[in-house]
Amino acid sequence: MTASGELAKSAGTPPAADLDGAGLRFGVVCSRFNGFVTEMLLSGARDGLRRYRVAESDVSVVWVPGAFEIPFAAQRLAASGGYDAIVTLGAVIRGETGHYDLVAGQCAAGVQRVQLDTGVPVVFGVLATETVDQALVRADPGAGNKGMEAAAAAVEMAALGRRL
Ligand code: INI
Repeated sequence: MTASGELAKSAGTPPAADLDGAGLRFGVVCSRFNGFVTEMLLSGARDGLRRYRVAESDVSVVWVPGAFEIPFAAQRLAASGGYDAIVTLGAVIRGETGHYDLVAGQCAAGVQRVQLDTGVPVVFGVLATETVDQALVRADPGAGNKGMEAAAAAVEMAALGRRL
C-alpha cells in the first residue's frame, strides 16, 4: 500500500498488518533483572522475528541491568542509524520493589521519548505486573508471549517507517 493509501480513510475492518520483515534490521534491548522472565520474552521475540522473515544476522541483542536502563540502550541503538526498529524487553514486578512505579513509568516514558526523538520505532515489550505469576503468564512460550507480540509490532512499525 502507498503512503497515501495508508492515510486514506476506510470504513469497516482495518487492513491487515504488513508483517514482512525480510531485509529489515532490528535491535533488541533486554533487561537482565528478572532474567527468568526476560529470557522467555527474548526467546519469543526471536521466534517472532524469524516467523516474519527477519534474518538472524539482522538482529542485534544488547543486555542492560534493569528496565530503568532500557531507554539509554534503545537511544544508542536508534541513533546509530543501523536499525529499522528497536524491541525493548523487560519485567518489572511490583511484589519485588517499592519503586515499581518509578522504574516502570520511567522506562515507558523513556522508550516513548526515544522513538519520538530519533524517528526510529521503539516497541514496548516490558511487562509491568503485580506478581511473578502474572509475568510468567505473559512470557509463556505458547500463546500470549509478549516478546513475540513485540516482535510483530516492531516488524509492522519498521515496515511502516520505511513507507511513510
Ligand atoms: N528492574 C527491573 O527491570 N524490574 C524490576 O522489577 C526491578 N525492581 O524490582 O526493582 C528493577 N530494578 C532495577 C532498575 O531497573 C535499575 O536497574 C536499577 O535501579 C539501577 O539503575
